[in-house]
Amino acid sequence: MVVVWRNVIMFGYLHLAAVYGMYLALTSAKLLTSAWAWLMYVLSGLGITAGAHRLWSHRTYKANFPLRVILAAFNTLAFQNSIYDWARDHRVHHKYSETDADPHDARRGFFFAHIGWLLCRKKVEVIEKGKGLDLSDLENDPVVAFQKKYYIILMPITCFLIPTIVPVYFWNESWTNAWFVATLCRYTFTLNMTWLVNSAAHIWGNKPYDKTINPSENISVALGALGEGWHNYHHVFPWDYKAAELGNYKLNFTTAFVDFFARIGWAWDLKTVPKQVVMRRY
Ligand code: ST9
Ligand code: ZN
Ligand code: ZN
Repeated sequence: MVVVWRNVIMFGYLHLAAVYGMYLALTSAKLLTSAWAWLMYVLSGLGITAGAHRLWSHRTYKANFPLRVILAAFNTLAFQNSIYDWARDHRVHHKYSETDADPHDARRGFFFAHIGWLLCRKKVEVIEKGKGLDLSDLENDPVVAFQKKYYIILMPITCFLIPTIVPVYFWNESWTNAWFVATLCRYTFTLNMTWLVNSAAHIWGNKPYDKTINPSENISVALGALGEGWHNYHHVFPWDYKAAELGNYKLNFTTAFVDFFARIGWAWDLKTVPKQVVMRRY
């Protein structure tokens, strides 16, 4: 295993900064700054769940150009690498789940599946199997291609610069509070909520749809990950736009978001699984 020390240092700093950000949020930051951080957690989270995950990795629905632009902007705010890279790794994760070709193979334990896989070089199996995937749909989407091409410029502006400047400019927050609360704490929190799907939801929970796999139904993860904790269902039926059997909006905010855009005609072809097909898995 080849450790990437640059990432160890970066994630170490991020987590220390996030703890300091939490302290500042409870002591000196303005309430509006915390509300702003919360809003960005939700928006960037949607850029991952409704965007990189349900739209671009799995094609569970179709979205018009403006919605794809909004989702790509939210996605850039989340800084989890470009949509293209994210969807490529995620498709490998589904196709070769819990094998040597799975980028965050949960058989290697909670820490590896959560963050460890981002701290070392990928196994050759991951890269080899990934090269065998058809990614032409991503290559042909101009929104995905644009974000990938300009990621190195767009990401720092969207994930770090704007979130820090807004509280200082609009409600006279201090630079320290804006940086640690709205930017670093919010970013690190959103990362961890995402990573829990790979770690906790691959270890703990019920498995009503397929007992032979590790992905599980985990309600706590679903709450923090805007509806992405229903992971036993999702690995069995990855084409369902709800990424869950039931459409409970409280435990699946992403579904409410996609449904809203379907209602105004910006999203369509929402794929689901017929009830009888789901029942056959019980
Ligand atoms: C982050 C990502 O946090 C998190 C993803 C989580 C996924 C969760 C999924 C769960 C379901 C959805 C739930 C969502 C819930 C959301 C809730 C929200 C509230 N196939 O990668 P490199 C090739 S990122 C084919 O450098 P190394 C390719 O040619 C955080 N080919 O590998 C590539 O070149 P290029 C911020 C592949 O050198 C070349 O290899 N970002 C594949 O082993 C080198 O690729 C960071 O911290 C493949 N799969 O390095 C950066 N992969 O890219 C972290 C690679 O030019 N990453 N190739 O095409 C890194 O530093 C590195 O990737 C590394 C590995 C050190 C981890
Ligand atoms: Zn999974
Ligand atoms: Zn998936």
